[in-house]
Formats: sequence, C-alpha cells, structure tokens
Amino acid sequence: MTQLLLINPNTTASMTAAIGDAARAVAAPGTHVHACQPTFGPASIEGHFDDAIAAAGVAEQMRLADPAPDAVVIACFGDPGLDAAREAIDAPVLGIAEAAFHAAAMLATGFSVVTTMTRTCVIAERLLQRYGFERICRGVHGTDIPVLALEAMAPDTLAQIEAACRHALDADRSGAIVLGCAGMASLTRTLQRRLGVPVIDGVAAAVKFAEALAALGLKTSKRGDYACPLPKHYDGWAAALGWPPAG
Ligand code: 2AL
Repeated sequence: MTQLLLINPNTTASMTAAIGDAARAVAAPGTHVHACQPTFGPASIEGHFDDAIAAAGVAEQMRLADPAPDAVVIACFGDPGLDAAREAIDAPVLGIAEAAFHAAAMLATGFSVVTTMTRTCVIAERLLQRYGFERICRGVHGTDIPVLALEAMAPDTLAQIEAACRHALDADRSGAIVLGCAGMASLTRTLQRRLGVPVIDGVAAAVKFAEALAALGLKTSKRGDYACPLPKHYDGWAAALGWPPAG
C-alpha cells in the first residue's frame, strides 16, 4: 500500500474533499490517498500573501503527517512550500504546477496555462521560469474566476474557461492546455473532449508521477539544500514547527 499525502494548502474543507476525489479517481488500487488541509491560513490562494501563509500551512501538515507518507502532493497551482516540504521529508514531494508542466512538455512542443485570477498569472510565470519551462509554455491566461467560485461550477463558468482555453490555443499556437488551479480538476475530461487537445490537471498528473516515483523507490535527495532543516528554536505560533520535531 502506498500512502499518498495530498495537501490542499487552502483551508476550504469542501475543496479538499473535491481534490481528494479527483486524486482517488486516478490513483492505483494500492494507493491510499489521505487528503488534508492546514488548520490555519487563507480559504483560497489568489496572490503572493495567500501563498506565503499557505506555505507555512503546508509545513504544518508535513509535521502532522501520520503515518509517514510514501509520497506527498501539494495541491495548489502556486506549489506553496514545495522546497520546504522536500527538506522536511525523504519521500518524494510533488507540486501540481510542476507535475502538470512536466506532463504537458511530454505531450506538446508548446502549452498554455489557463488559470483563475489574472493577478495569479505572475505566480505561474515565475514557477515556469524556476522550473525551466518558460520556453515551452507559450502563455499564461487568467479568467478572473475566483478559486471558490469553481466549487459551484455554474455552466457559464465552464463556458468561460472553455473560451479562455480556445483563445489560448489560438493566440499561443499551443498544442496542450494546463489547468491552473486544483479546483479545475473536475473539468479536465469535458474540456479535453471539447477542445480535442491534451488537457492536463496537475492533481491527476502529480498523483500518477508520485506513485511512479514511490514505486521506483526514489526519494528526495538529502544531499545539499534538501537536507533536513537545521535544528533550531522557532518562536511564537511557529514554535511547534521548529526542528527537530518535538516528541
Ligand atoms: C489555486 C489553487 O490551486 N488552489 C487555490 O486556493 N488557488 N490556484 C490558483 N491559481 O488560483
């Protein structure tokens, strides 16, 4: 049995449940998906400030993980706290943006990202640069649909996202679409059928890559910067997050 810890970095429990369902829909029979969310932080992640607090929430959930996971997926498109999470554990840790970019790059010479609020586009653009995909991604497109509005998924919301995908494919001359929010996972098959190109949901991609790495017995390198955090005292509300873990 592969224990897969799926962290929704925002605090909206209904979104955690939906992301968990999306993960279980693609998970192998031998994978147990444990979906969770931080006990503090923003209800949705739509900017740098939300992202910073959510990263601490991811660190909290890494600490509370029991049993020790065989793989971890951080299910927010900003990949908040990804490097920190890799320091905290040996098991592979994947962000959904990173996983989706890798999948898209294996399916098309150029892809477009269609995301939520336009203000979050720069977060995706910086991740593309950091991960080395800036020459394969041909455009990042905001829809100005708030993350939590995706939960209701009104028909006009789907139509708006579909229209943004069609525009992106034409304007960018792209061959694939990456959906830029964990809350878009349920749209993947519908959009792929309607658009006739690969549509990549990072949650599903990350779950399958995580399973593959775990099955191969591959773990995060502990040589260098992903080594365990240095032991030290943390103050204030973060005291419980200091290293080594208490108890
Ligand atoms: C996200 C996401 O995946 N979850 C969240 O709260 N915000 N990403 C985004 N681009 O809006």
